Amino acid sequence: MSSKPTPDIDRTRRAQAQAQPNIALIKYWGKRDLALNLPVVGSLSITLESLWTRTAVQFDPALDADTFLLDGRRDDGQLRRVAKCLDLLRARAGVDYRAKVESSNNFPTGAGLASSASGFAALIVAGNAALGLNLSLAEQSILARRCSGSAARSIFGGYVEWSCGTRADGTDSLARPLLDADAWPLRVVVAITSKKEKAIGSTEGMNRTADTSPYQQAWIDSQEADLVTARAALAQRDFEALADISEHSCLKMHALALAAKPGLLYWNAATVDCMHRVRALRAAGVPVFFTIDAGPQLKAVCEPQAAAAVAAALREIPGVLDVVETGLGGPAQLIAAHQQVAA
Ligand code: 2P0
Repeated sequence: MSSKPTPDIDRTRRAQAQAQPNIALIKYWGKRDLALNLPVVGSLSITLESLWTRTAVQFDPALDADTFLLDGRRDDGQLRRVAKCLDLLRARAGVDYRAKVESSNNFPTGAGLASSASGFAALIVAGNAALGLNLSLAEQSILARRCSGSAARSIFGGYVEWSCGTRADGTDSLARPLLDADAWPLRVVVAITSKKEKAIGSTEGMNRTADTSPYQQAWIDSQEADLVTARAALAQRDFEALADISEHSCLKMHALALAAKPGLLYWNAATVDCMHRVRALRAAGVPVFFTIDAGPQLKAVCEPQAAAAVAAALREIPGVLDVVETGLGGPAQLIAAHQQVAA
């Protein structure tokens, strides 16, 4: 009996994928289950276009350990998280091969630009192909969530919602696309105010917040109303409504984290100056609002015609090291082998 020809991707057990970071407009902060990485709240994000992570993975029976290279250098600090993600893929495939993972970002890692979102989304998409798993996008989103919560959202492009879910096993906590990038092509201007890795990662920050912030329950109780408002703003392409609810969610998340013990202060002076500048622009009629994650970078979201003026205004602020402008992008996807990881 002749067996079916094995596709290349199975024979080499190698694949490469690209994913873009996403920026939450309605924020994720807090976990209801640490082991399964289930959130206490739902969240809503936009996937970016021109920032990316490219990740190549090769499973190889000849290897005796997993290895992880980031931007061409061994990164043993992140290896445990990467290996945990590989374990999830191996468990789905029923194999035990170790793997070599090579990843590259075209933006600073670990500084509040969602590198774990794009990184783990790219690894799941590449691993799914390399092991011939044929997982649905929903299953890929669930696996990505277990590696890093926000990675669940970077499986999809455009406007994306990640459901909190209620099931203990997490099978209903996954992302889904709400609206394509082209359906409302807003732009994002990122003001980079530090290129250092942040001192306190999101997981540690969320856990400290849950243990010590007196606002945790109010945060959980008020999230669904914010999601309802944001979904309506998207459906109506109502920029003002999206601006109001997004700034509210951002400031509420930071208020929650600031009230932890010790307080989590992710902003620097330039971040705050950028916030004032964005507010002044908006008061003067420019369609722009800000959002900030667990790091000092400010992301200004604007209508396309305002992007150049917003970028110019942020570039003038002392302490802004760089300004990156991007549109909204598509889903994580496989890329051809000839596109080099370090391209
Ligand atoms: C978000 N952040 O919704 C929020 C807002 C940061 C601030 O998702 O612990 O790196 O790996 O699930 O995904 C960053 O959190 O955290 C994040 P883990 P992750 O974008």
